[in-house]
Amino acid sequence: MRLRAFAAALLLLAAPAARAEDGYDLWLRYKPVEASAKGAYAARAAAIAPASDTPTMKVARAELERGLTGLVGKPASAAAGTRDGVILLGAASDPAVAKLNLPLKSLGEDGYLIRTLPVNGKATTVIAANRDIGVLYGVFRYLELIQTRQPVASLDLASAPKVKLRMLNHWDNLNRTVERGYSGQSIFDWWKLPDHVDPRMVDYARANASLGINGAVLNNVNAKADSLTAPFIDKAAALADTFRPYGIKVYLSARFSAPIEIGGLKTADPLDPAVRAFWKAKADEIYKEIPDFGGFLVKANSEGQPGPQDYGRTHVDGANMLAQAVGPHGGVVIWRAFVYSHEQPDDRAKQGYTEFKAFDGQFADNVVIQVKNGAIDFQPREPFHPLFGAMPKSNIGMEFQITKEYLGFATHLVYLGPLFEETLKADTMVKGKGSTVAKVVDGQLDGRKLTVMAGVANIGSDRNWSGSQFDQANWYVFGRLAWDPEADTRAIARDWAKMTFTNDERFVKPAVDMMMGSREAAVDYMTPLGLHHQMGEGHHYGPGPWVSGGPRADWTSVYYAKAGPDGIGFDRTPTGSDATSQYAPPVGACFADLKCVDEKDLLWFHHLPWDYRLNSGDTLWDGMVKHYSRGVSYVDGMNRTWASLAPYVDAPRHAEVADFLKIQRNEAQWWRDASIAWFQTFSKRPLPAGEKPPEKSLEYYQGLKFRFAPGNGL
Ligand code: BDP
Repeated sequence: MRLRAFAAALLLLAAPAARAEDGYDLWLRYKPVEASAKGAYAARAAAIAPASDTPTMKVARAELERGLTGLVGKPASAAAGTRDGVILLGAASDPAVAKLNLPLKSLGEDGYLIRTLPVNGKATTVIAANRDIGVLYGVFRYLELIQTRQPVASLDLASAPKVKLRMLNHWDNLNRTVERGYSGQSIFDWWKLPDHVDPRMVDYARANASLGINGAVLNNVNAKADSLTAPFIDKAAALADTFRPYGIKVYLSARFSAPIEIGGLKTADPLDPAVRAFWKAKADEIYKEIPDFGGFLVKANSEGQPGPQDYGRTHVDGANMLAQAVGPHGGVVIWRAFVYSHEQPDDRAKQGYTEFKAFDGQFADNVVIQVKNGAIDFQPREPFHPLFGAMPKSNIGMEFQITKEYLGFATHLVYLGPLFEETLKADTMVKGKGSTVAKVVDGQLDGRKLTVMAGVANIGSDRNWSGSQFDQANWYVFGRLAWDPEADTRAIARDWAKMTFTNDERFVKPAVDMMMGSREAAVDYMTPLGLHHQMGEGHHYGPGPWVSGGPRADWTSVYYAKAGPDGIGFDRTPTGSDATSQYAPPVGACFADLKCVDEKDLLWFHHLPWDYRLNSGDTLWDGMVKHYSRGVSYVDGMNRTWASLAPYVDAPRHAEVADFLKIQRNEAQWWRDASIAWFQTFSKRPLPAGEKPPEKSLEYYQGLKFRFAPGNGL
């Protein structure tokens, strides 16, 4: 007995200092570097010399100190150049940096440079930028190098973001519910603001700054006018004060009818002088409290939200009116192109383009049109939105959804890097080969300067922020792509996995492989071969391919699948809705041509008979069934992989992920079985050999109700 206790004590001593992990620290855990590598890093980080004492520089210094203390041991304070191993932090205007004559010009407002060079004869690592915020970004990068065990002895690197506004859009309501939120309540505690600012707001800002995110829209696009009243402006100002040192500006979603609701006017007509005066005064009021307020995000004339069309005016009238109000203060208006109307009989996929394309060149300079990645609505897979590349005389921004409304909520492990990358790498061909969506978004293609990448946040009050450990990777990859839309999402996943879990390659390789295939697996078990919008009604949880009726056809699954005895799929070729003609001719022609279109998008663009032959030689029906099953098998594989990774992960996080993977396994099976049961009523064909029939009857699946599914309450 005594011997056993002794052995256990020894084991404890040998184990790395293990604090229970809950995911709160995200990718900023700063755990000690293993002894064999520590010395080399510590030698380079003996002391920190900040060149100035501004709020952002203080934050940069504190972060560096915190990171180094955790990773390699507490650095000393030192005047630059008094000893080897100094890290010198400074902006271009700081004399200690200015005299080094570094090539900072090309780094723009937010870029940074990290260089090892002798200062006063001593080896020094200089982290320099044009502005303080760039220095903070450089500090995070430097820490990342150590966190991911890159050499730091002789550095010469520079990085500048390709996109100007890198933003999170929070769909958070003022009562702390979150539309399509699966990670608890809103992190913004409006009720206690402005007198109490939760310390978590600082960690939120740190995490965003570590990725270069520089804007946050605080409230839901389905906005309440209350958010523009004086008490809420005060609350937003308290958040803005907290975020400012981290380079994050706050924005508000503006309800277009606010002049009526809080301004006492009878109309919100954008050409009415009283309405224009209301918005101007409102902007002045906000800027008095928040001098660096970012601007307004607007969802207008979409899904029942008010907008200029209610008064016979256009999106241009509405957007430019607001632009005029915030323009003198340096603000922007981000106007969403997610518009479609049930009075409009045309294919919903066409409506955004139809409404906006003709206005190219008419929007004010400080207006950005924010376009969702695809033309329907954040589906597991969509071809890129035809507005990318179609409005060269306008600022066109990207909107991705980080929260997994259509991808299994927080309990499905789906790494969104490949989804984002697929869209960004898609070639619009508007100016010949290589006219990628990424080049539209970062402004290269049309020489635009006011560029935006927005992500609908997946952040909530859960300890782990995102509802699951692996959903943190989606916040992370979004931020990294907003900095560089051409970045490689496998490399990003590797960085994330190393910082979030461990550098042990026995963990990193299998974990990243698992992540990289996870999105395709979700496509397979939910909506293979270009199917889309087949989920449960309202809450969007689970399969609902039978959803029909209700207020509008384009909210139903049957509208999108068009399954019948003759086949399945939405004909968007010239014989159908002709949505393909909204793309540049070579792209549209390819989508419309069965010999050219990628099979991944087949049923998005084509209605095909059940016996249509796929590339594999399978009939469409057999191939569909196999895709569903392949998705389920992949999740089986993820369960096995994760079980084998237990030795490398702390027990609490391992157990949480393992539980969620079991949920995902069951739900993938449910998606497969319910979808097959439904579509078989049309295909009337047997399942291919070896495929198991659905576990339950179609009626069983159709009878499932989820009145309290998360993310649905307003
Ligand atoms: C849809 C969501 C809905 C949002 C809408 C939007 O279901 O909750 O309000 O997008 O983006 O996907 O405005």
